[in-house]
Amino acid sequence: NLENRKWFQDAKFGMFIHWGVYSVLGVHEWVMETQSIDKKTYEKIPAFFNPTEFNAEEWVLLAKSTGMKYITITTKHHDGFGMFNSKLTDWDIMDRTVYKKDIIKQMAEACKKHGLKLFLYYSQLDWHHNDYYPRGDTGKKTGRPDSGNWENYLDYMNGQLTELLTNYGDIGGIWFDGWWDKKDADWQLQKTYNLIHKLQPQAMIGSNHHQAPNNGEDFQMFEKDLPGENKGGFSGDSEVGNLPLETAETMAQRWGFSLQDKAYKSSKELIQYLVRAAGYNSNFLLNVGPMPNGKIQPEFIKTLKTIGDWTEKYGSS
Ligand code: FUL
Repeated sequence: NLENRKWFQDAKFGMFIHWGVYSVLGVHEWVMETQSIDKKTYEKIPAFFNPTEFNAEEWVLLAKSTGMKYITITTKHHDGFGMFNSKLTDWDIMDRTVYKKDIIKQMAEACKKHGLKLFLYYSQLDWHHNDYYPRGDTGKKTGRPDSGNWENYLDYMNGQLTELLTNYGDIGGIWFDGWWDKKDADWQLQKTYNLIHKLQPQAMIGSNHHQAPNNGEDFQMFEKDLPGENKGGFSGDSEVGNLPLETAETMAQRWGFSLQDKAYKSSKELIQYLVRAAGYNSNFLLNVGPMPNGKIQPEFIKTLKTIGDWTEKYGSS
C-alpha cells in the first residue's frame, strides 16, 4: 500500500514500548533466558502483574507531545505472554493476571482518539509454547517437553495475528522479531504476510531479522544502528534496500523495564540521533520500558519532554 508507505516514510518519529509481565522482575525482557527460568517458575510471574496506574491516554499523549506520530507496542515478546485478549491460549493478560484488561485494546482506542497510528510488535520466537519445536538458538532451558508440532505453532501464530488484525481496528503495521532464533526453519513467511495483507491491506510489515530486504516486507528496520551501519552487530547481513527505513534505539540500555539500567541517554544525544536518522530518510523508533505499575519512569518523561520542546520548535518530520 503506497499511501501508507509514504505516510510511514514521512512520520520520522515513533515510540517503541516494551511492556510485559517480565517488568515485574525489573531486569529486562530477556530475563527468562538469561536467568534460565523454567516455564513453570516463570508462570508464577503474571499473578504479580497488576498495573493499576496504567492509563493508555497518558502514554499516547506523552508520545504525541514528544513529536511522535506512531507507537509500536509489544503484544507478545519472546516469553510468549499475550498482552491482549487471545482466545487461543490462556497465557495472556486476561487469564493469568488479576488486572484482566486488554492492554492492546486500551492502546488502540487511545491512539485512535489522539490521531497516532498503532504498530504491533509480535515475537515469532516463543519460549513458552510447547509446539515451538524443534527449539532454536535460545529457550533451551525452559523445561518444555522434547517434542512439539511446528505446523501447530505456525497456526497458533497466524491465529493470534488474525486476532490482532481483527479486534483492534486499523493497525499501522506488524513489527516482527525473533525469526533469527531459527534461521533454518520453514517459517512460511509468505503465508503469514499474505494473511496480514488480506486482513488489513494497509498494514505495513517489518521484520527485525537483520537481513537484506526483499522478503516481502514493507519496511526495513535496523536495531540500534543507523541504516547501513552495524555497530550493534545485528545488521551484518543487511543492505539498505529501497523500502522505507526505521531505526530503533532505547532510552537507556535495556528495552524492558530495568531497575539497574541507569545509562540514560541525554535529550541532546537522542535529538542528534533523530536528526541523523532523518538524514538517512529513516524513522527513529525510540523505546521506553514502562514499570510494572503502568507508569513510565520519571527520568524518561523528563527527557521526552525536552525532546518535545525541541520538536515543537523545529518539527519532527
Ligand atoms: C531484539 C529482541 O531480542 C529484544 O528483546 C528487543 O525486543 C529488540 C528490539 O529486538 O531482537
